[in-house]
Amino acid sequence: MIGIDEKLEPILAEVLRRNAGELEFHQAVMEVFESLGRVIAKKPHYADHALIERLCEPERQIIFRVPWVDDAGQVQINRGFRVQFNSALGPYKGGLRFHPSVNLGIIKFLGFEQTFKNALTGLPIGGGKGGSDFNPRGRSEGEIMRFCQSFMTELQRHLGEYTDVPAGDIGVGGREIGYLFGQFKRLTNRYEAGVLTGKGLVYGGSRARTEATGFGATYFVSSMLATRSADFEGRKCVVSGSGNVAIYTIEKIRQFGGIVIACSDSNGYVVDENGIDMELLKEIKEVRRERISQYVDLRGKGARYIEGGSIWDVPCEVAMPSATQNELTGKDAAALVKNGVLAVGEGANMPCTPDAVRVFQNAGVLFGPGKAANAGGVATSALEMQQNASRDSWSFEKTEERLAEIMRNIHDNCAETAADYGAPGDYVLGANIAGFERVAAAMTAFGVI
Ligand code: NDP
Ligand code: 2IT
Repeated sequence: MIGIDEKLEPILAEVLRRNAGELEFHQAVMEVFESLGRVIAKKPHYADHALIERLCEPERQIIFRVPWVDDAGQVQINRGFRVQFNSALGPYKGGLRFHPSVNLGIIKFLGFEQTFKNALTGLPIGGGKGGSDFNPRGRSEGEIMRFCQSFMTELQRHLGEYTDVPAGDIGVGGREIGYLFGQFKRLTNRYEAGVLTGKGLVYGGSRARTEATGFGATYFVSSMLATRSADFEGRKCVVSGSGNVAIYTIEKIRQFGGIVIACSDSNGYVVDENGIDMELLKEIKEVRRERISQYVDLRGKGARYIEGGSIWDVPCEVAMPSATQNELTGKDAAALVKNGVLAVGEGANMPCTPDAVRVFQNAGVLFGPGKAANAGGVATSALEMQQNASRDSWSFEKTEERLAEIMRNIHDNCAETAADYGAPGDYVLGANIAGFERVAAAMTAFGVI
């Protein structure tokens, strides 16, 4: 296997065999393994006691039936998942994804990534992820509510503020968290605010959690740019997606003086050379829950919509893929490099294929991997847990200041770790090793568990 230490090869072979067909999970594990050779060369004890094998095996995997009744009175069945990956550093923590593409392999890749990401935040949170193959598109409010209630009816027995704390991800935002929390409270007869994050402000949510992932990713890219004495001012940027992460990435880039000229959904992309109009974008996506194609009709002159195609063909200096896994291929990366991209920050989880990452790194493009760049969302979730535990509520400014500090620390930790291991500027290596070392140290302290 290219790039993987020979001691790790049999471990990887066993992970691939045991998790046959789970391609996204394989991809996430391989990327981390490519970095771990340097750790075990320097600190061989981390290869002892099957520590790496244990790290690749989730502590618990839950799969359950989710029956619900649609508006036509028909019974529908979906599959629910929660993969409780690693609790060495704290309760399992990670989002819930509702999307028709969800399967066990995708939830495992996300749970694996989350374990390292959460470690990088420096906050006491383990890694987990869950969700369902439920497709919210086109479903009524009533259907969404009944689905969430049925999902939580089963999931609640596995949760708790000291056990497992879900939040949102694709297809799960404030509305769904409200229904999930309401059902949890009703079933358990406990107002256990710290059992879910991303809650509404009136019932225990944190200020700045909605904005946190996008804001945090932009802070991360800003720190990367600063290493080359550059910033966002006046730079053309492209942000894929138009959901939670994309919207607040666009907002923060604008605050930093950058100009976001394109965003997308799974049907196509919009180009607006005058800069994406935030108020209009929020109205279409957060209020009307409509398609991005509507942007052009409502915005009028200057904007255009391209059905299908690749948003990465739009020339830009900063690219922030913020939709979904493997949305940016080697070919897309080559187009971005040809058009002079300076920095790429992953707002989504694993949006760049391994080929794409190689293209960026070989071209000397600043590349911030998701587990570092998008950690601001889960970090602010941990701040929400902190506020819930102390029955407190912080101001927006205080919360955002903590977020900014956490993102600076993650950036510096990744950069310093990469340099310590002989690969300055390699944020992928830095993130994987810095995350691994925290989890591995705690697991080692616990003995064989
Ligand atoms: P949302 O559901 O709010 O938005 C998702 C966006 O991505 C939509 O524009 C959606 O378009 C697009 N998208 C989803 N699936 C696909 C697909 N298969 N192909 C093309 N486009 C797709 O989700 P978030 O913004 O919360 O999540 C986006 C990414 O960020 C995910 O990778 C998530 O794991 C990651 N992330 C989220 C965090 C959070 O706090 N929410 C934290 C850290 C990472 P359409 O409407 O057409 O489906
Ligand atoms: O991928 C992620 O980090 C998230 N979806 C956020 C998880 C969380 O618990 O806030």
